[in-house]
Amino acid sequence: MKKLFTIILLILLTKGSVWSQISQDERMQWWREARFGMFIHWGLYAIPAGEWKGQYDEKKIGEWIMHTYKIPYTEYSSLAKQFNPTKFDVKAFVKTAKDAGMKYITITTKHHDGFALFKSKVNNYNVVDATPYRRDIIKALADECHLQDIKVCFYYSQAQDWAEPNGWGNNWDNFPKENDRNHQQYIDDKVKPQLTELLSNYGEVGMIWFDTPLSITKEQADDLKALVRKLQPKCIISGRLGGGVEPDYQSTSDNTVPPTTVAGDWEVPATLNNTWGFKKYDATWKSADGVTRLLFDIASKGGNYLLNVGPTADGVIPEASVKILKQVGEWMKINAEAIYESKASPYYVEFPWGNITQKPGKLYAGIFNWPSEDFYLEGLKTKVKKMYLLADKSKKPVQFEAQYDAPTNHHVLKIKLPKEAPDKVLSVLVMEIEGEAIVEKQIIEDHSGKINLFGGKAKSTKNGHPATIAINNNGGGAQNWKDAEIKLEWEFMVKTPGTYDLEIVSTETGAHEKTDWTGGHQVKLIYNDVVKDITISPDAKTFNPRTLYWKNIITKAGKITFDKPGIYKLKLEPVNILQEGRGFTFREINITK
Ligand code: FHN
Repeated sequence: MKKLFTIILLILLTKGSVWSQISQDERMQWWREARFGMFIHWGLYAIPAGEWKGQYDEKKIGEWIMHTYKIPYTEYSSLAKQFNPTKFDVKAFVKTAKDAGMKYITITTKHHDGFALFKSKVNNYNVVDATPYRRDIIKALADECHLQDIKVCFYYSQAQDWAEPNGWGNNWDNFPKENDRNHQQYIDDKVKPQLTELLSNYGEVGMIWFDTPLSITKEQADDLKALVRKLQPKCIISGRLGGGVEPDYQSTSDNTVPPTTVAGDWEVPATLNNTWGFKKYDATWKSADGVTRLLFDIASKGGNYLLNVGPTADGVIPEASVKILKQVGEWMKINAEAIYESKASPYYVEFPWGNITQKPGKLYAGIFNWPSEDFYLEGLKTKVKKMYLLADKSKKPVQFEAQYDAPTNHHVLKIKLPKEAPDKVLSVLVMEIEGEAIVEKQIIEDHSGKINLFGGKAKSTKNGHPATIAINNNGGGAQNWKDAEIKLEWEFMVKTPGTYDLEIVSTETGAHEKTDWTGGHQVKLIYNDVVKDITISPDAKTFNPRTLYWKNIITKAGKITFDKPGIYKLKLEPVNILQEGRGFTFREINITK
C-alpha cells in the first residue's frame, strides 16, 4: 500500500513539474514581440559623473570610474553617504520609456562596483541601508512597471564585484590575489542570495541581464541558471551568463550591429552617447535620426535594441536622452507596426537604402535613403499584391511594376514612390504579398549596374574543404581573418558587358573609443585567367550608418572587364595577411559601372 502511494505521489510530482514547465517559445514570446527596450545604468558612479579628484577621461565609461582611478573600496563606498536622488520620479522614467515605444526596462540592480539599488538583507552596501535616500529604487521601478504594464528586467553583475575580496576584478585594494580568491564563496554569499531577493521580492521579473562573466565556471553558471529557473521559470536569462552555459538569447558586443540577418534570438545593447553611467561631460549624443534608423535596422536583422540612459545622481534622465527618445517615439507612433512582432528580412544582407522587416503577408521596407528616381527591389520571387506608405492613413496604392526576366530568372519590382519622403528619417513602404516571402539566391548585377559580393555570401574553403570566415566584428567585416589559406569565391551574373570598377571593402573594428584597422595585407583577385595583385590600403573611408562608430575602408582595386553577359567567377585569395591587430577585416567587393 505504502509502495503504491509512493508511486502515485511520484507520478503526480513528475506530472506537476511537466505542467509547470514552460516552453522556450512561451518564455521568449513577449521579448520577441517587444523589439525595443530601455537600459538604465544607475548607481553611485553618477555622483562623480566621470570626474575623480580633478581627473577626467573622455574615453572611459562612467560606471567604471572606480576601476579607472583605482579608487579604494573604503573611499568609493563613502559616496553612498551622498547618494540622495531626490528628483527621482519613477513615473517620469517609465513614461520616457513608454513614450519612446520601448516595451521593457532593464536596470542595473548591482553593477561591477558592487552597490545594490535595492534593499538587500544579505549585504548592507545598498541604497536603503547605506544612503540618506533610504528607499528601494528597484521596488519603486518594479511596482510602476507592473502598474503601467511594461516588463521590468534586472541587470546583475554576477562575477565582477569590486566591493568584494572574493569577487572578480578589484586588483587595487588589499584583496587576495585573483588566484587566491574564493569566488565560490562570493557567489554563495552574495550573488545567489541577492538574486533570490530580486526574484522573490519584486513580482514578475522579465529577465536577469548577466554581464562580464569572466572566468565563472560552467558549474557556477549552471547553478545561477537553475536558481533563476526555479524561482521564476518564465524569467529570461540574457546572453552573458558565461561558463559556456546556454543563455536564452545572444547579446552582441556593446553597440555592435551585424550587417546581415542573424537567426535565433539576439539583442544589441547600446548607448546614446559614449558612456552607460552618467558622465557630466559626455555630450557625444547620437542623433535621433541615427537611433531610429538603427532601431529599424536591428529589427530587420531579427534582433532587439536595448538602448541605454544614464540618470544623474539627482535621479533625472539627462534631457538630451529624453529628447532623442521622444523623437524616436514620434516616429514609432506612425511606424510601430513595422517594428513590434516583426521578423527578420527575407534578404540576408542590408541594403544601401535601408532594410526590410516582415510579418505574415506583409513586407515593410524601411527607406532612409529616399531615391531621386524610381525605387527598385530586386530578387523577390513572391507576388506583391499591393503597396502603400505606412505614413499614409488612406493607404493610397503606390504604383509598381513587377518585371521578370526569364533568361536570367530575375525578378525586379520597379516602384513609383512619391518625390518627397513622407518621413525624412525613415519611411516605411508596406508591401502586401501572396504567401511567404521568398528571395532569389543568385548574385546578379542590379538595375544600376552594381554587383555586390558580400563576404558572407562567398563559398569559402581551406585546402579544398569548407572553412568560414566569421563576418561579425564590430564594423561588420571578418573577425580575425588571419589564416591566408582561407580562400573566397563568388559566382555571379553579369547582364551588361563592359568595364567596371572594383573595390575591396574592409572595416574598422575594436573598441569604439579607439577604433582599429590593419592594412597592408596582400591579396590576389582572380577571374578568368586574369590575376590582380592588390595591397589592402585605405584609399577612402566611408561612414556606416549601421555601426555609427566603425568606418568602412575602401581599397581601390582597378578595373575588371566582362566581354559578354553571363555567369562569372571571382576569387579572393590572400597571399599574406599581416598577423598584428585583428587581421583582415574584409567585408565585401563592389563591382560598379
Ligand atoms: O562592463 C560593462 C559595462 O559597464 C556596461 O554595463 C556594458 C553594457 O552592455 N556591459 C559591460 C561591458 O560589455
